[in-house]
Formats: sequence, structure tokens, C-alpha cells
Amino acid sequence: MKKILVLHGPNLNLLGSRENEIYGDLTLAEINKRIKKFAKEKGFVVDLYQSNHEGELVTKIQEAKGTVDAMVINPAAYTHTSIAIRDALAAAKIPTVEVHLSNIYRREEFRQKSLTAPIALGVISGFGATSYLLGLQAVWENISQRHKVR
Ligand code: CA2
Repeated sequence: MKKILVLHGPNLNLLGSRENEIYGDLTLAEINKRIKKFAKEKGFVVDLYQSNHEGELVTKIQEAKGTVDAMVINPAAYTHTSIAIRDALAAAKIPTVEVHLSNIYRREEFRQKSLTAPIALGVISGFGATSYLLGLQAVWENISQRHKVR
């Protein structure tokens, strides 16, 4: 069975408590529950991981090489700052979709630049918790099909 790693970056553990008008009212546990249900329906395994630490995310991405088939990542604020996470994603060479709860392109200018997006197959931004499910669907189709779009 294929295995997909879902990575949540810093402060996503605070979801549901504050800033609900931007990020929705679901907690991270509720989002993870939806992800697990989706994985069960489609027939793949998910590994769910959240960290507030850049280095821990880098280590998790390094460890994913050879052990997972694909990744969905919400790098959160590190999207806009982290060359280290970008380099780790580039080195891992694992099909990855970047997701965001909010539409980063209709927010502050500093959020409109993603350092990690060029390493991803694509980006889904602005659909709340559904962004994760759309990201999983996209990467699942990518690794399941024989003739991949590059
Ligand atoms: O829209 C997204 O998914 C983001 O990746 C979320 C990040 C933000 O820095 C990115 O620009 C866009 C923030 C993650 C969670 O932030 C919270 C802060 C307070 C309360 C709840 C969540």
C-alpha cells in the first residue's frame, strides 16, 4: 500500500483557537481525522506530523526519502522563509504537493512568495481543510498513474 506523509508546519497546532476567520474553525486534530478518513476511502496509508521547528521538519523530510511515496506539506510561515526546507524537499525528490488553508495570494505581500512551491508538483491554496484533501487527491493520482505529467 502506498504511503503519503502529511507535514504541518509551525503554529498549525493552534488551529481552531484563534484567527478562525482566516484559517477556519477546525482544529488540527479534526483536519487530521478528515485526512485519515480520506486515506482509508482511497486505500493509502498516511503518516501525520506537525512541528514548530524548522530542523525537525527538515529531518522528517530527509527520513521520508525511500520510506514514503509522496508528500503533502503545509510549511506554514516557513513557506516564505525557509531555504532549508526547500533544499530538503529538493534533495528528497519525492512527489510533493504544497497546500495552504488560506489563499496566500490575496493576503499580505510577504505571504505571496513561496520558496518551497518551485519544488512542488503544484500548490493548492485557499480552501481551508479541503486544501489538504485536494492536495492528497492530486499527489495520489500522480503516484498512481503510469504516465505522469511533469
Ligand atoms: O494558509 C496557510 O495554510 C498558511 O500556511 C498558514 C500559516 C501562515 O503563516 C502562512 O502564510 C499561510 C500560519 C499557520 C497557523 O497560524 C495560526 C496562527 C494563530 C492561530 C491559528 C493558526
